[in-house]
Amino acid sequence: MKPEEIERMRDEALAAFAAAGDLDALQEAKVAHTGGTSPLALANREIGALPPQAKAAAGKLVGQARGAVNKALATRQAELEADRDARVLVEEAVDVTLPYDRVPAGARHPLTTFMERVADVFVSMGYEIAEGPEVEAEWFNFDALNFTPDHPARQMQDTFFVQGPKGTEGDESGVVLRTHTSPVQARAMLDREPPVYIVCPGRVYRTDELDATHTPVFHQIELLAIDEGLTMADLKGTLDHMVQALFGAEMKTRLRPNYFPFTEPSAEMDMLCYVCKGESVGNPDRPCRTCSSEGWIELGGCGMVNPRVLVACGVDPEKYSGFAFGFGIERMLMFRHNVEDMRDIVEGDVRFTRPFGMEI
Ligand code: FA5
Repeated sequence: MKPEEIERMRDEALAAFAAAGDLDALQEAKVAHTGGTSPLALANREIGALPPQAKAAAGKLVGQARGAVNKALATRQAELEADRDARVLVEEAVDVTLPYDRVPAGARHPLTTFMERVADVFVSMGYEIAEGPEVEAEWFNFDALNFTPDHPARQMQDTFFVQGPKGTEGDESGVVLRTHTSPVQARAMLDREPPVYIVCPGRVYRTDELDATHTPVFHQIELLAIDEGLTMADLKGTLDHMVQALFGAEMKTRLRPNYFPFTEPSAEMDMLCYVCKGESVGNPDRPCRTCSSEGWIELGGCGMVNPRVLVACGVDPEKYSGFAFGFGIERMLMFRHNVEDMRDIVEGDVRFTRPFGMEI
């Protein structure tokens, strides 16, 4: 093993490292000059075969050469990494003086955020959010809810039929765009064992013309509680809690007799006018636009779940009772924010939604 050969190997390695212009090239040079089949590694392996008296000198020679090669490699590696870091800093620099993208950030529609806020009131009381399809079997939308085929109440909710109506094509049950969120009551009772506590926000459809107080596509929130021993008092307490959570601690509700096929007894629920708190009633000096000086605002329908509905949905009416209510979100949003025309809510003009801010 000649010293000049070892020195040549060392010098070739040092020259290759110096010539490597980037980290990839250096990696290649590293493999060629320090890897298992590099000349110096092979020379190192040959030392074992040398006669004992030559081993020490050869070992020192090769060891020094390899030490110098490794040191040069580390130095070049550090240089090239520093070059790369400096280049990346320049290439990836952000020009903070450039004008920003002026497309305004979007916001969620007040209907969505308000619906979630109402649902949250019930979630915090332990209710579960339930959902059902918007294209619904006529059976769930009407029959399960005690609307008999010729029941006049079917006309109460003018229906978009997707298939049917029932019987016209020999169908067992037609298919409708759900006219209310109440079919989710039936689905929830069939899906779950009592006790059932669900809240269902969702979109519903009726053949109403779009005008200042109606839209053919609107939203409702439905509530259903089924348990042992529930009474109208529980319903009233739940309604009061809801309006207090949404409109303030001094709010309350009142019930007026009404009729729905799926609740018995049924009631129309009103809440105290949150603007005048009833003080405008009989007080011409203080008229209230929000409630037309009636003191109360109509919210929606409610009642104790009709035992016929419990039976249709597999719940034992001897053991369980329940209450339900449902109301329109658009109308509630109108009262809450003094919106005079429902068309403003549904038309999607950002000049309407922008003042509601970026609430998410
Ligand atoms: C129902 O839809 C019942 N399912 C409510 C119910 C649930 C009663 C559970 C008992 C127990 P009603 O048809 O009254 O009831 O509609 C409820 C609310 O939907 C109304 O008070 C109103 O706020 C809203 N609403 C009805 N039609 C429209 C419409 N075309 N545009 C906007 N909101 C509407």
